[in-house]
Amino acid sequence: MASTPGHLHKCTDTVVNPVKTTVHFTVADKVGALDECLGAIKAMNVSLTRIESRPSKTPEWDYEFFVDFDAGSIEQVAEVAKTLEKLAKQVHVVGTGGIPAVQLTGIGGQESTPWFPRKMVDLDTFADKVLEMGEELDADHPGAKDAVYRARRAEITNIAKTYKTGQSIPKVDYTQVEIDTWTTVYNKLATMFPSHACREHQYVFPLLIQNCGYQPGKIPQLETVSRFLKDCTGFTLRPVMGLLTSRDFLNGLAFRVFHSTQYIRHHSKPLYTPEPDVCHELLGHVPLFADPDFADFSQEIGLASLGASDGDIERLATIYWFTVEFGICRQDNELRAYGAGLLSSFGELEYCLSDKPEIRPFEPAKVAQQKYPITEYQPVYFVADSFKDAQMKVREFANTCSRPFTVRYNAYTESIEILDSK
Ligand code: HBI
Ligand code: NLE
Ligand code: FE
Repeated sequence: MASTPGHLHKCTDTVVNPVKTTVHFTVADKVGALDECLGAIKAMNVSLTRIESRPSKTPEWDYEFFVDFDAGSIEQVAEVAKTLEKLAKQVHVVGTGGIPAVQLTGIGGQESTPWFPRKMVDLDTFADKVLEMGEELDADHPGAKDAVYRARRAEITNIAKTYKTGQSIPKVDYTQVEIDTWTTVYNKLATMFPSHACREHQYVFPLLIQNCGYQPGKIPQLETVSRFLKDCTGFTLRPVMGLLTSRDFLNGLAFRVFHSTQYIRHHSKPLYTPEPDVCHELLGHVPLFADPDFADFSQEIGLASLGASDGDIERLATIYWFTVEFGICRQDNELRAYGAGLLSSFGELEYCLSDKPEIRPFEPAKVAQQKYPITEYQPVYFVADSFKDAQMKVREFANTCSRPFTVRYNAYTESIEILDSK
């Protein structure tokens, strides 16, 4: 099972079915070779979902294929691999959904890795896999018992449920109560940004006012903001129903896709919510994703998460937490917030730069081990020297993660290229 953020969430999709799999194999350049392989898979009653080829770099001009299929069980994945081994030159199960990597060792002759998206459209498969709020979060949530609020959220999340890659994000007609909540959050934060937000956030914010109509009296639409980000750094927003698993969420960043909620926090507690909401995404995250160095940094974490082990996902999620969500940096000898969770919470933004919390230097190997609460202010923050420096350090850390291949993002084809060996 994929790991969940923190330790307080539980995943609702306990039955992981079907077993989404990618297999990579090489066939000789002779008539019918591929047909034979695909025929054998089909004969096992396995449904193929995609097939892709690329020329092989071997001197024999072999053909390499990536075939995705939905298997009924792990045994069936093994069966397919075994059958292919008889017909193809080299077989490698690249990834298998929902199966702990240990169980896969040996299939296809090599250790396998969890399934991961290789094309942007693959992100469509994450849409209905949202986490339920953990009990602690539920009890703490001001909207948990408000039936009107819950019904409204269901209405808004329906957009994310049916959204597909490439579509424009449908507009939400926000109610007056929702707009009032935005106004409160916006006005309060605007007074603090000049003294508490990092330089990059302060540079981008006026651009969002000019280009996306950021203002106290109106909640910007995700589509408008997504187009703006695309122009700045290639990042785009994709609507999401709620919390994704850490794996799915981080995988999106590899494609410069940020999963963004579209609903707003409960009106009774505007200055701090433990959950992401449209205020958090638009006021906290969006300004930073418009910064080229920060965009690179975020994608770096995403790329490291593709096919990573459950343990590595947890470490990367923790690094994400203490940087993108709750990071602090030093600029002109002053501490400033760059983490979105700080920049969207009036309460925590003030607290994080006070003398109450503990401040430590940013070192990924140490950060990755740090436990953290998700429903209250953080007791510890880590200070980065710059995004570039943080990116270099995260890249070094990512190299210590165990993965039998290297990945590269091809922005022209919006897909991940797998480089066979490290
Ligand atoms: N899902 N939609 C969404 N938004 C987040 O910010 C988010 C998530 N899942 C996990 C997560 N954040 C983090 O806690 C890290 O585990 C990546
Ligand atoms: N605590 C933040 C806020 O109130 O805006 C949201 C954090 C989401 C991880
Ligand atoms: Fe966030």
